[in-house]
Amino acid sequence: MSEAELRKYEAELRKCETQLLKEWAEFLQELDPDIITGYNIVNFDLPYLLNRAKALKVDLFPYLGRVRDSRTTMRDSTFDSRAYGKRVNKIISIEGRIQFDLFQILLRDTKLRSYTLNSVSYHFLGEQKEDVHHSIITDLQNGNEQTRRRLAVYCVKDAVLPIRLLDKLMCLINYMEMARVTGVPLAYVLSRGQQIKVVSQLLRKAREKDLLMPVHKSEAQEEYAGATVIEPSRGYYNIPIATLDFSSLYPSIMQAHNLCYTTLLFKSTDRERLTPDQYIRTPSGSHFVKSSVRKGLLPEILEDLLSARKKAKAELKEEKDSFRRKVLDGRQLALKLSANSVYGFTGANVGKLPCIEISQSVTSFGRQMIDQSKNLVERKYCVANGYPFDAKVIYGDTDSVMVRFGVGTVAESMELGREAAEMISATFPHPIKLEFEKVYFPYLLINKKRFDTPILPYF
Ligand code: TTP
Ligand code: MN
Ligand code: MN
Repeated sequence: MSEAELRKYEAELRKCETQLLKEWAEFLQELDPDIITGYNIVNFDLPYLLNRAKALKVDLFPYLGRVRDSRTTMRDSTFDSRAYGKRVNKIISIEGRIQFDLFQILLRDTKLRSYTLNSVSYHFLGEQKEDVHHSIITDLQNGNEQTRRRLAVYCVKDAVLPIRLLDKLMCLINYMEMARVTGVPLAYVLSRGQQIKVVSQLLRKAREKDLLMPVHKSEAQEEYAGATVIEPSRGYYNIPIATLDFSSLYPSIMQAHNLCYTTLLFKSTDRERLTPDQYIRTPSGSHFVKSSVRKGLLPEILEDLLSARKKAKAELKEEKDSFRRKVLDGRQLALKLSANSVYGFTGANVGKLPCIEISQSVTSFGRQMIDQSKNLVERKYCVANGYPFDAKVIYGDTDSVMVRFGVGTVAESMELGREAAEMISATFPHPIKLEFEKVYFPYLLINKKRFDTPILPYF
């Protein structure tokens, strides 16, 4: 190609590209989608398109949203959260449409070795991308109808795979549920942390009660005692070991004792106006009014989150398909995390509304409960009470106890585990519930098991 021919060819190409961008933007407006999805669209495809449109001066391109005359803009942001780490993201304004980027969803919700579209498609769908290396794309485009067809199939497949994945992983359903329960926009569930969800729920409940949420300047806060870990009796147990674990421990403590900003008695003079049966003193020495005087906002918020979790768990129980079971389990775990974050929110060092009296009271109740559970099991199931053995709690962490009852079969251990859980639950106020979890047989106890995420604050 001569110099002149090359220039003419390039000009032609630019014209095509300009046309393509213009028509794509028009197509988008005509289709008017609520949700835009794809794989890494927020940090790659959309910025690429916006930058090309700018370079080619396609002035009508960056109007992708639903607000007329509002230009789509782009900027960098760093997102930092304890649970998800630090990330630099593009923020692109497309009003009225949600950018639901499957790549971001997978980064957030899964732990995979590779996050290429090819690899995640294979992992979840057993399907792969059309194999076209980027170095041959120009040749395929410049070739003939057949090579261009191959290119087109490659593009379509790239667009279809994310949609199939979204569907299979039930992302839309699960994210919408979280948005609905917590009252944040759908996009926040993807792009923001746990705090905003708690704030949103607090504001929602506060408004119903004609209350306002104070502005809090964040400042370093004092530390407080966390959970109990019972020293493990290390060893190899060739005998059944039953585990009992409190269901939603921290949330259920806050519900049972009506712990909230709105129920805390700050000053000792507050108590003088009340009768002793109208308030409680927590093991860490704070005072809260009972729900008969005023029901707290936090317990109400927790009720909503936990009833959604209960529903997810019930669905999980019915589901036969192993893949869908995993998805439903992820859903109930996300709701569990949100519920526990309400406690984390009150204890967060740099939070929007920390309240150490609440967080301290929660962990102090927790510690007391685990001690009480251990004592109740060991005191009841013993030779002195006519049992052929002395039960022993060989380990416990935060809200669980592992019990060696002394019986030889799994069935007996399960039976006693259930009975003990019921007996202990009955000693605590509603909705606190110790549950029989499972029996290990045999069991090797070497080290303390710790949570993946730091126990405090829980974000
Ligand atoms: P878990 O027993 O794991 O959680 P749970 O009791 O809330 O829910 P489940 O019904 O599934 O048993 O943990 C006990 C408490 O420990 C929990 O209520 C809050 C706290 N916790 C943390 O602070 N950080 C964590 O990473 C986890 C898992 C729990
Ligand atoms: Mn638990
Ligand atoms: Mn536990």
